[in-house]
Amino acid sequence: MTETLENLLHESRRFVPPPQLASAANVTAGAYDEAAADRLAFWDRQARRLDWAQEWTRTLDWSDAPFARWFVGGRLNVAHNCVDRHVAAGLGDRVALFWEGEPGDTRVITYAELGVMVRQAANALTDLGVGSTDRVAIYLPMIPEAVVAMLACARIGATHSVVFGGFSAEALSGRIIDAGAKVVITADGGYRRGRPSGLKSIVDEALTRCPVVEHTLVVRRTGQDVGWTAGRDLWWHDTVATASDLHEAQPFDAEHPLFILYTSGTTAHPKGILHTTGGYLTQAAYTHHAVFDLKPGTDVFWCTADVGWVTGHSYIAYGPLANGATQVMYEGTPDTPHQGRFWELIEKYRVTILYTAPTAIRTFAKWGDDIPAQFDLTSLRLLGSVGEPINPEAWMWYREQIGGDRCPVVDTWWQTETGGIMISPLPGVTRCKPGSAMRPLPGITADVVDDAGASVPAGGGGFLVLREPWPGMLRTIWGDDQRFRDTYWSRFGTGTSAPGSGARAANGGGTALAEHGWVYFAGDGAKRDEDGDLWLLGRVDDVMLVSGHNISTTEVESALVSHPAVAEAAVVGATDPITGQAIVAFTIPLGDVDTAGEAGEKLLAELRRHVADTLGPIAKPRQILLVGELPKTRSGKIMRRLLRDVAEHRSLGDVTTLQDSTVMDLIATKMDEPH
Ligand code: 6R9
Repeated sequence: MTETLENLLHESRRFVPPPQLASAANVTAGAYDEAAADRLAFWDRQARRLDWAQEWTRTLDWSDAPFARWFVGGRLNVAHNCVDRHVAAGLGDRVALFWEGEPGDTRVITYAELGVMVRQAANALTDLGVGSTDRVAIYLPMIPEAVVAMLACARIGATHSVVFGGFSAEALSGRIIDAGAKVVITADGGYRRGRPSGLKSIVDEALTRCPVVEHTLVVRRTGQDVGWTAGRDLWWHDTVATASDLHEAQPFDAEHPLFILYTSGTTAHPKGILHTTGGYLTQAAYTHHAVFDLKPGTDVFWCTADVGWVTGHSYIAYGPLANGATQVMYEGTPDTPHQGRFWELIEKYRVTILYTAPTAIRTFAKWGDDIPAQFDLTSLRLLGSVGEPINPEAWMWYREQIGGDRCPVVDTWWQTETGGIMISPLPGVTRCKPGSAMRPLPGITADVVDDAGASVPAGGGGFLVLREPWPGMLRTIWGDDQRFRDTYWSRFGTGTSAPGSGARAANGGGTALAEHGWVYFAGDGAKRDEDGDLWLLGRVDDVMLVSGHNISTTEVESALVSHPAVAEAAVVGATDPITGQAIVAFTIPLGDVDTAGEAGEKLLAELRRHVADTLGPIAKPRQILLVGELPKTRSGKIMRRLLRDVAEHRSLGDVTTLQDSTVMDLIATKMDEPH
């Protein structure tokens, strides 16, 4: 991936922070220098945002790399930090959650009320025999009990494993078995797209294969009929709501396992990413404070992710609550009952900070500018994006149509594995470029390297790596240390020469850490531009090799999306006898674009020309198909693997993580039409 097209991503637009935001920003430019001067001392100070029952004796122990220990010897309780300490500080009446159900029912929960719910749930779990050496699976819709269940586990030191409520019985049972969960917390069902969908029935099916599960705890949400296994199944309202609300939180070791979260992955056996207590919470809290400039008591923060994904863990449950934020939490889909639902909620709750995904932004753009224009969005002051590369045109649309051309847009790069945001603008400091995540945050060291692991110069492209351990880093893959080494630490650096040998770093976590030689391979392609700013180019598996040139799918997609007739695009490399791989693009036209007959043919020719004009003739797609939808994972990432199958006329691979499986049939039909 060393060779890149010279004229890719020529983006000259710059957006400076609004002066008012800059002058009152939580974090200013000095933070970069401060962290560069002494990175561990910097993280040490950030850890002091939290309440510790016992001080740590050492910030980082890297002597058993790549297995890190942060804040060694420190002890704290996560639930105390996210709830009790705010109440103790006199903020019990502050709203923690403005919850909105999809059908329009609402709940307002203060920090004091959240504290009662968490303590009751902690007591109920303890009564069921759950303790600090156990795992609990959580399979819930987006209701406040999901956050309560997570915090209750954290409070008693039980490790939670949240499984997204859209996953099948098979996916759920696999995760329950891998984690060895003893209790499953679920609901009768939840509302999605205007209908109640069943969850308990899926748990029942999953549990036929999971003999280790002793109990289920079931929240009544929809009131639908459910199957019941006496002795095993318990209603939340009978068990939790009647439990004592007195519960003293015990502190746990900084490295106590907080949660396991399975990456959706494309392989049959998903990876259980393990996060621990002190370092994870430090990074979640610091990044939420720095990147979103949160002013507790004034701001209303809304992260639209599901708690089943890492974004929901770090930026609904842990970061915001540790910072005493007031949040909106929404159960349903953005188009139920109408396509203005998100904007209606922003107007209703006067949301000031919105954090959502490029897939949602491109969908909103496709639905039309007139929809958000019907709502008062003037409360917004900051916008965030996460999950995929954001195309410059989608970034501009977000800024202009949602942010009124006044709100900074922060494009935040990170992963389930990193625990918290790693690369992002600072909203009060950075002169943003549309489509770039810009720089690593203070305290984070990222680099772009070539095949041999050498840093590429400005203007070069390659693999994104992280050169220093960070507090929120995954500690291992649950039950599989070797896979942890192989997947993340064996591609470059020290791990390359001695994979799995248990080689000890010479340096025991002192200051000259760069010499330790362990390099984390993120699996993403990236480019460093002339100013040193970073552009994320998607998963390296998705990079195409066309006539000897490496071309990233992201760049061709961005070129297509920059055409006024295009709402969204997904690009893949299909085997080609002449060029090795050839570019095939699947493109969703904007709603009002005429694609019938000759007009459609003209548009296709124009789009091919447009890509060639933007990126150079080498990037011209061999074929462009106009489609109605694209295959996406349940967290909204485009599944290029399936499109490659279609483009190469293969039968489809595993489609179980697909959001809507009918989409692929429609696309496959298109592919077989004469063109
Ligand atoms: C937080 C989250 C991680 C992968 C990651 C990358 C992609 C996430 C991105 C981005 C470009 C961004 N990704 N944020 N790519 N720009 N701002 O999404 O975690 O579900 O584990 O996915 O998502 O490819 O490697 P996760």
